[in-house]
Amino acid sequence: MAAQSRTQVGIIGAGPAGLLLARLLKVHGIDSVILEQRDRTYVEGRIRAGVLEQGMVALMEEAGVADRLHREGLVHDGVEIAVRGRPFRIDFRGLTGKAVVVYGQTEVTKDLITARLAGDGPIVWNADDVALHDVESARPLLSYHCEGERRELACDFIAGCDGFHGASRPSIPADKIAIYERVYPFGWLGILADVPPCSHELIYASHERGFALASMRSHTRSRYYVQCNLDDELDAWPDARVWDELKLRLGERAAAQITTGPSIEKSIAPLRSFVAAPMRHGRLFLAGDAAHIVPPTGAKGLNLAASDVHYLCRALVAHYRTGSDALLERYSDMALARVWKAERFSWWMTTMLHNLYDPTSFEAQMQLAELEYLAASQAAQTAMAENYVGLPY
Ligand code: RFL
Ligand code: PHB
Repeated sequence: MAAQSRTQVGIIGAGPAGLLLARLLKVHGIDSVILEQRDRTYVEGRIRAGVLEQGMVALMEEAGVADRLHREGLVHDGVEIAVRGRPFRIDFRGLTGKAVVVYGQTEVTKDLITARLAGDGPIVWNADDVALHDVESARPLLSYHCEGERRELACDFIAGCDGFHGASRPSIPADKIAIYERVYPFGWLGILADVPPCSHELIYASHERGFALASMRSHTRSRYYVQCNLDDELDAWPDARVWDELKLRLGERAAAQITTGPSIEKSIAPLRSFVAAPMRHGRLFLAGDAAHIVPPTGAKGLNLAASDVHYLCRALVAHYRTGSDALLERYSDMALARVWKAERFSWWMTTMLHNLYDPTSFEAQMQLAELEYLAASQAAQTAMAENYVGLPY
């Protein structure tokens, strides 16, 4: 016999989506259990996103976990775009009145885990073989293995927050879900190093040798990316080669300011655009990377996970407070309306900035024209800025 327990919302995945949802539900008096396949050290160590929109910051405040974010987060009022070494600035504050906050996803995750474990409810680490049952009924169930035994968790609703490779989305019958996908023919090689950033704002660089991005985690920790081939091995990218490429691609002024040092993390990530619709099947609600992926060029992945969680939490609160399921019925449409706009923006940024085409092709000329238009037009800069700082929820 499997050990049995019960909760209101069963959450699969302790990434930002699952942790933020659990915390916000608790603020509204709703119980949840989080099932996470990895252990705490692994989850807290994953290096990923770094840029938070105002909306995400507001949700962290609502969740009561924004103190450290306000102390340590770096407010950025703009970014630089460098085209073949020549930079221009997009002034977010001047064009939209808004800014973004640079604060690592790793720190967001740690803050949410600390709050959760201070009494909100359990995170079951190392939950293996999580399976979803009876999601089309009023009594869905999660089964899993942990500490050598099979367990069952009965719940009112299931939140599938288990990322792109999780179990939630594949549990939905293929004829009930549509998939939209684009895979890009290159990757991003990322390095993290304990050196001061080369610029006080992020630099997105389009260059004949490929895209590059200068980002940061703090005044003493830098995060850099270079466009690479999908089949490149990490061995082909010793630190010295990464620094050399960054200096070439980011432009002379940034190159002169780069402090090099040993990488403390280095990895290659593929780039993908992906949407699964609808984001609901019966009592299963998908949120975050479980339902959609954006290429990282627009810094939107984590922020989309946050807006999904906002819509889902509000809908669940309405269900428990008023008995109305109207918002649950509209969850997928509301979330997807925002998701598609962020997909468009991320695809546009990616297509505009990467080395994609034969330099003699028409497409390569279109790319240059797009960048020159952006450099010169306040209307184009405003459109970019309002998307980058985040469209309203
Ligand atoms: P996550 O973070 O993948 O968390 C899912 C969790 O579910 C667990 N899990 C399972 N648990 C139980 N059973 C299963 N079968 C399970 N399968 C998986 C996993 O262990 C994990 O703990 O998804 P979530 O919560 O939806 O959050 C999404 C974000 O992590 C993601 O969108 C961002 O990191 C994307 N991203 C960026 N987003 C931004 O908003 N701004 C950025 O600057 C930014 N930069 C990036 C990025 C992603 C990157 N990579 C590596 C993909 C830069 C990079 C390089
Ligand atoms: C990061 O700091 O990891 C980062 C920043 C901006 C992006 C993507 C990643 O667009």
